[in-house]
Amino acid sequence: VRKPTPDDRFSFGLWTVAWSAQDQFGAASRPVLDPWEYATKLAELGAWGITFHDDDVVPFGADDAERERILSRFKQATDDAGLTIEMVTTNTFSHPIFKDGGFTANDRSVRRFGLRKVLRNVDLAAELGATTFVMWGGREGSEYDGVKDVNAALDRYREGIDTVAGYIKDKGYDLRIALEPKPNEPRGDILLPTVGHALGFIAELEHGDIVGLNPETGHEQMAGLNYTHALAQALWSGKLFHIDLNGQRSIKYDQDLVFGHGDLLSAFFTVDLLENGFPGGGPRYEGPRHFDYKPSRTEHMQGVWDSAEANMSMYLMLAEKAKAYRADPRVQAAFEESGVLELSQPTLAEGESLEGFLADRSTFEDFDVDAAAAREYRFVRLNQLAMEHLIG
Ligand code: 3MF
Ligand code: MG
Ligand code: MG
Ligand code: MG
Repeated sequence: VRKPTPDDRFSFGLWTVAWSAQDQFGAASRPVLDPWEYATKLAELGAWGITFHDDDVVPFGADDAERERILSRFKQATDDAGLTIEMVTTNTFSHPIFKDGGFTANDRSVRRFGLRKVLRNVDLAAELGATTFVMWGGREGSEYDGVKDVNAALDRYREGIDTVAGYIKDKGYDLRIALEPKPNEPRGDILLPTVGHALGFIAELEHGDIVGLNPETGHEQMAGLNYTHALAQALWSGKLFHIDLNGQRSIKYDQDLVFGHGDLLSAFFTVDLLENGFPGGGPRYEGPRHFDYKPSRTEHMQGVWDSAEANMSMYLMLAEKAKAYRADPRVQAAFEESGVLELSQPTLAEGESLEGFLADRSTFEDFDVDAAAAREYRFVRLNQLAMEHLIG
């Protein structure tokens, strides 16, 4: 597989490669380098972009002078490496002050502190030229149903997001918010657990026009859902602002594997959608190919770089296969035979009145139901063609 280039627009969260692998059951298994060292190395590997939480670069609680010093050093390193800071996000989950949430904590003073932390980071994102501001509310939720007034929590969540979005508009920043759904972990249940829930929430916002989604592969799969379908509906809604690609195998703890190292077939169709679009045309995703994974705890520094490269290689290999799949005349013929392209035809004819439709006996009274029920869709054959391209 070829080496990635900046034209591929691969981007990494700083917290991915910089994760020292401390987990619930064990201490860190590798050192943490200075943030700028990761930037330099990612660029060498062929990445185009980098993203980060405030606390990934500047320690929580650092004073203004210290913050300024570290950030300018980091910015210099990304400039020198030719990396784009395409997205910035806020950590409202690590510090114990956020143990009951940032925007939806029962404690109002915590919510006010959380909102200040986020707004400060919005200024930073704009200053660094980021165009997406991701918000993952990892601590917005509960372990016990009786401890959280979900109606009030959603009111506060909306208040918080609308305040941030309104601030972005007032300042004239070229920045859009992307909410990141996740069903659970670290909270027992997290608010806005899936893409669908988040879309419903966005529809209730005052400033929903600049609020969209950052769906993560593993997060949807932890809920037993189809990631590619989640991306598809977000696209259809005009809300696919950003993506977190990684790997997950089934409904269990958040694995954050390399992209494609989880459900490979699902990853193939994710890349097929991102690279080739819907078979019948429609909205396309134009944003970065952003990875949010964790180098496994078994890996030391070589393994960190191996795994970063593996994400990009997996994507490129799948993109090549997905291109060949779509270009295969057998696949195009199968799209016809299976009705995949027919689905783009409106059910009512153009200009057809409902009156005329109801009077059209051929659609119902005289319709050959048995013949239609006996139709061969040949979906299995079409899927087998995908498998041939994937592993044949
Ligand atoms: C947790 C996540 C988060 C978000 C990040 C971006 C720490 O499972 O996926 O990563 O992606 O906070 O806002
Ligand atoms: Mg995640
Ligand atoms: Mg994850
Ligand atoms: Mg994520």
